[in-house]
Amino acid sequence: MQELEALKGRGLLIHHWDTDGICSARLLLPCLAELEVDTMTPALGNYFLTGEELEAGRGYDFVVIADMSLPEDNIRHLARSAKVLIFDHHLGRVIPGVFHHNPVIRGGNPDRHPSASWIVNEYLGQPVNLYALLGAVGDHEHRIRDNDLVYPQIEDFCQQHRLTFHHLMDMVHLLDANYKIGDRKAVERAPHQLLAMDGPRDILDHGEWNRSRKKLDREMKRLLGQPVEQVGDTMLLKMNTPYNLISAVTRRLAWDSGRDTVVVNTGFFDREDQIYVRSTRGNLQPLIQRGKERGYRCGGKKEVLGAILPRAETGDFVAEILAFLNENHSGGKT
Ligand SMILES: [Mn+2]
Repeated sequence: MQELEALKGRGLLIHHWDTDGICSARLLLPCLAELEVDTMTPALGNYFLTGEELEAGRGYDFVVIADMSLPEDNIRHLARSAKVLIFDHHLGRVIPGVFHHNPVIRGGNPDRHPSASWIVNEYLGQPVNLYALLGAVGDHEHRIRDNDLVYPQIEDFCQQHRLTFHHLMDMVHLLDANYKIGDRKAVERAPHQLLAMDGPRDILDHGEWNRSRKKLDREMKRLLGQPVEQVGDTMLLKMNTPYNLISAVTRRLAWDSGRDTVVVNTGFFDREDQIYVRSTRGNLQPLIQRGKERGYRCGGKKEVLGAILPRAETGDFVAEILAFLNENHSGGKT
């Protein structure tokens, strides 16, 4: 807590656009209430800051980053003119010279630290609350039920507040609807709206979020109705959608099939494709490293990889990904 308390002046809070990022920002904002703080999320789909965004980041005394593993050169750039604090649970390296609070990187059990919101809430020394928990449910969905370290606390909370797990999932889908529909401003409003809200009902009944969600449900149905290829042990789907649904589609395919899954979306950027990989058993760290070596914007966790790459190189990298996944599953490497 002392690192936040020591902050002075004007600050910028940068957060991921998903439920975990929004809830992490919601938890951090009250601690910065005495200070002048702007909030922002990077251009949706970008796991880095553009030149313009870096420029906009100047002139602040401090920058707090929540639930995002931004490239090290971005961080170093920000740290030249501001104090930088990172709260995160993504894989990567400890970034020297800044306050980098990420127990997962330091060898902590990822099950103990299921989301950035959870990490932030523990750092603040607060009891489990709706926002700590929504971030964890957002990042893991129903899989969080297999987490013996965290799920009992979620169950307790639900019981006390007369909520079901289904209610929590509904809230996650409503918060995530903002980025999936591509409305960056709505994402940036969300942490402030949550601050002004009075509890779960206000989230569940939010008009704009519900309208976006309905549109997205229809598009998800269309995308999941498409034929999926199977290459060795791996599922492969190529799709074309302007919405930010690649991680949701990948999850559904991977979890329904129980297999490693690769999804390519050609509809989000003009000249680049999105690739998303979800592995059931393997460790994707070598592939994330490989993507970075190839010069792509690439990141992830143990079980997921997201990459943005020039369209002309998609076929090549997908082939490499499929070879890696299938080799790992045939017992070659572990
Ligand atoms: Mn997260």
